Amino acid sequence: MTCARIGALALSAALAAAAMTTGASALTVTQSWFGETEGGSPVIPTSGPALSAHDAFLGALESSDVADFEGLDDGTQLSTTNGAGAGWTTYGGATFSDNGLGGPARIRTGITANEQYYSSPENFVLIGSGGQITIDLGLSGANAFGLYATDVGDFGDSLMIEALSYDGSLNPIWTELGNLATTSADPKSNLLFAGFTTDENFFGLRLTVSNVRGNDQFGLDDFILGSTPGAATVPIPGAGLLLLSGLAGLAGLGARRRAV
Ligand SMILES: [Ca+2]
Ligand SMILES: [Ca+2]
Repeated sequence: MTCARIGALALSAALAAAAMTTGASALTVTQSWFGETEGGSPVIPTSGPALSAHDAFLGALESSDVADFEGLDDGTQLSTTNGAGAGWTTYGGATFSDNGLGGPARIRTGITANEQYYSSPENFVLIGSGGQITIDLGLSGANAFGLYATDVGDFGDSLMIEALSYDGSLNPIWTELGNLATTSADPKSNLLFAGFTTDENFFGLRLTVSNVRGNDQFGLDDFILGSTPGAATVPIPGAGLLLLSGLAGLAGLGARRRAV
């Protein structure tokens, strides 16, 4: 075993001890914002409850970065792009994946869908009933997330938003930030904004469309990641992820030994 690997082992042990003593657990939503603009509009919002919620959310953040999905071709599957391609600069290493249900989540350009629209010109993400987008932020933790969504609640479907953290034993914990449902009697093409802040950083997100009637699609746009003032930049769960990569390295070492 090389000195570098021994060093990694010692570091991993120290990080594991730190993680276990702090006992990091499920996230707590510290604040949330929600606004729904009736009637929707196939244009960038300039007024209304959704925009007000968006602006209030941004006002609570110390830093933020938005994935507006511009610059991607119409039809691009979200799973083939990354944070940088989506427009995130601070979170350029983020990756997207989806479960393929309801049709793979994909980029649409312009007003190309029935009741789903962009909120920033002119691309958005189209996702169907039962669809689920997972966002892996790697080591780039954040403690704020918000997004615009159109047509949510038409035909009864809702949009659940969950965030990923780790417990002291590095088991993943998914915490529900919110389950977006319309507040309108006529939700067709309405524009919603929802934003959330959490007490600790998260390292992944999951957006899941329910499949109540299995027959509709949502438009999603402007995924905002950020941090509230004073938010920890290097939390224990991040150290846990370092430990995980250390363990992965050890697993690789074992595999090579067996191969010899
Ligand atoms: Ca956009
Ligand atoms: Ca619809």
